[in-house]
Amino acid sequence: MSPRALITGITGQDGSYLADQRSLVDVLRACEPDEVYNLAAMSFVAASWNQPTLTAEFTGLGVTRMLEALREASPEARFYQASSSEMFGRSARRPRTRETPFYPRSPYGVAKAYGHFITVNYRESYGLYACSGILFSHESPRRGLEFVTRKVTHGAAAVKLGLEDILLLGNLEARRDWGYAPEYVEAMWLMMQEDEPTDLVIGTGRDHSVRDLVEIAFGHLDLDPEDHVRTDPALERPAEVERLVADYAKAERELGWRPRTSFEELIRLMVDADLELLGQAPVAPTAVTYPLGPPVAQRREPVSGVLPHERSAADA
Ligand code: GDR
Repeated sequence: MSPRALITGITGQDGSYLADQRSLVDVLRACEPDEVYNLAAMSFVAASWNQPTLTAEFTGLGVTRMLEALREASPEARFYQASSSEMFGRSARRPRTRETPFYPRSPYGVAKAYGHFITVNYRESYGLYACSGILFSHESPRRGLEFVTRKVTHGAAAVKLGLEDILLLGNLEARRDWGYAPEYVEAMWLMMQEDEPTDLVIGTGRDHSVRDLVEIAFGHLDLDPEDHVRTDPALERPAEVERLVADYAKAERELGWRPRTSFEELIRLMVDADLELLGQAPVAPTAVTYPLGPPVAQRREPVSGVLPHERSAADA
């Protein structure tokens, strides 16, 4: 058996020589980017209690690794950090602007707060073009099945098609500011075109409860949620963020950005996409598992990587 080494303190001088982890630098040198969007993270809040150190590594410290590599290999490239409304957590003031103090309520939120501040710090310390987009929840038919919007839209479609009968959920009273993901990535890009790097809050300014989400999704399919939705305390979080709602006024002023798709439109388009996905695809179990609960309503997979609502664009 070959010798094995455990290296801690890898960001220090000696540890870094030992590990010689240069892959990020190599990637940056090879592709010479003009813009770097740092979206990599462990992004499922509920799982962050099960994997707190991994979350700190990937979601928090990973940002420093990226910034360090950038500083060495591509200091002229512009850097975008995907920050999160989860950093606000239990903060008393609402709605949230960049001036609202952070009070994260999960290992994920804590790691994101670290990522945000290290981005600000590298901007101020080294003059990098580094900005932090504080995005509230943004959803679409491409959302993972473990997140509550997609779990509900996929679950409602599965019930409609007779594939499932019951959908299990956690806290129905939690309120979020949910927007449409394609519009949010536009905001990211716009931020990176500004003359000066800045930090901006992106959201819709309107919040809804998980219960509202359920009613819209099931109602769209003429289903009564009372017949199909149950709660399971095992799906509740050890510490919940009860309400998040954005104030995107600064983004509107500086970028001319504003949300265009309403929550109702968003949920309906997601339900329609899931209905089409489940209706057309062959029956096959998926590999997706839920860290905090049983698999719900996910018996079918898309035939290809192209989702039904994207098919016409992909075919064109
Ligand atoms: P969130 O997304 O934590 O807001 O983070 P998620 O969809 O997981 O939870 C939203 C709210 O719904 C409640 N909830 C449930 N959540 C899940 N996943 N499953 C359930 O069955 C369920 N029942 C109720 C949760 O308690 C919570 O209050 C998302 C992610 O995209 C983050 O990466 C991102 O940073 C933030 O949005 C902004």
